[in-house]
Amino acid sequence: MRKKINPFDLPIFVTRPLLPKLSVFNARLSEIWGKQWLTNNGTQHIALEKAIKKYLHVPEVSLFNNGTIALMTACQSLRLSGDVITTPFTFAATPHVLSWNNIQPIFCDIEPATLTIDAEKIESMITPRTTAILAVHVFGNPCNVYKIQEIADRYGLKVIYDCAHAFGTEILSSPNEKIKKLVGIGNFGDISMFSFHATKLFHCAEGGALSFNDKNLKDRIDLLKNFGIKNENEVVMPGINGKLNEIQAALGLVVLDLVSEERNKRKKILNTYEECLKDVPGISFFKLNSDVINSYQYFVIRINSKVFGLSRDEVYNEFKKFNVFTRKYFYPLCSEYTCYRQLSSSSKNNLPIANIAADEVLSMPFYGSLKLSYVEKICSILLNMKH
Ligand code: T4K
Repeated sequence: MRKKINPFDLPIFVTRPLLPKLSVFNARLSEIWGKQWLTNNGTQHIALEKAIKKYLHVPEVSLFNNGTIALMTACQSLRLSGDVITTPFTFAATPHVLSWNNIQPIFCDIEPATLTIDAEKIESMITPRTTAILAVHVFGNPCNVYKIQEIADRYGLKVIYDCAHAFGTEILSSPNEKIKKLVGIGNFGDISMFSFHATKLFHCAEGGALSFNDKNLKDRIDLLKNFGIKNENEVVMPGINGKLNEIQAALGLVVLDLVSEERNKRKKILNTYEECLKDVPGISFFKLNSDVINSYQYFVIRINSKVFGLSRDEVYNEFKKFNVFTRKYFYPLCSEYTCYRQLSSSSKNNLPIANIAADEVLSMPFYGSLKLSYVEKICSILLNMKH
């Protein structure tokens, strides 16, 4: 029989931004006011770039005003053209940056276990027009970076990772090492992009970054994000305005101090969800390999409607009645957008796993200030839907 559960008094969203005490942020703002320096590589920006490099354990970083412009600039900096193989199971920004670079996205299917691009299928999609692979560490699940690099090396392709969900993820530096060494996820491929949007674990309200190993890329990327201006007398390439301003950087610096504690809180929330939902037929969640350090960006469930009795969409709508606002990341698939559905790689036959995932996956409320008792109640609401 259905239990009577009252809706939450206030809406429970999929996430809430991590915010420092206002007094702490104000102290940073006072520094900015004192200097009267608001953007263009100020002291907050320089300090944040250094801090991010350290936190992500990557050799080079360039900050941006958002993740999308960062990804667009990454494509420019590697001079990509023609076709780029990517995933349809991602946020709109991923294929859109290709279009904005006059590149055609070629959609490749995904792995059921991680929802990341299926590295085993990439090779069959390569043509003479292919210049790169743009893969996404979806929900912080790492792609098969070793296999992707092997294919890229064999065909002379560039590799860009969309790490929007993977701030702080660490994985083994190589799959078969005797001594296991963990490295930051931003060390793989040619360039990795991080998003610092308000909905992300670490954020600057809006912001982003590129990380890369090639020190020579740093000058080029920094020129590209500043209109290509080298000095007062020389503009050396057609750049864009991708700069992170001092207020965003200041917010980033104070939020970064809170990230480790936030991840610990999210770990407890994840454990509570997993404990409450572990034996529910038709509900599953993603288990990271024990060698992976989780970013704790999202907690996502998968609903098998035949077994659970309700579809993902029914669950999503039912939750709303209780003031719980889950999100259908990522529905619709990018291959279903009007601007991409005419591509031959967008056909459902080419993307069977992605099409199933888009109908089954639901992002649950997940943020450090979410009380554990609320997590338990959210799970009770879900279980109660079956009756
Ligand atoms: N690649 C991938 C794989 C990405 O996921 C993203 C961004 C990008 C690239 C591009 O990076 P950026 O250019 O954004 O840096 C959100 C974010 O806007 C977007 O950044 C993110 N992915 C995407 C997955 O989620 P929406 O449309 O779901 O956001 P919105 O405004 O509905 O927010 C979701 C919930 O968060 C709200 O219901 C309440 C809460 N919220 C949101 C904001 C903005 C707050 O509590 N406070 C806030 O300030 O896209």
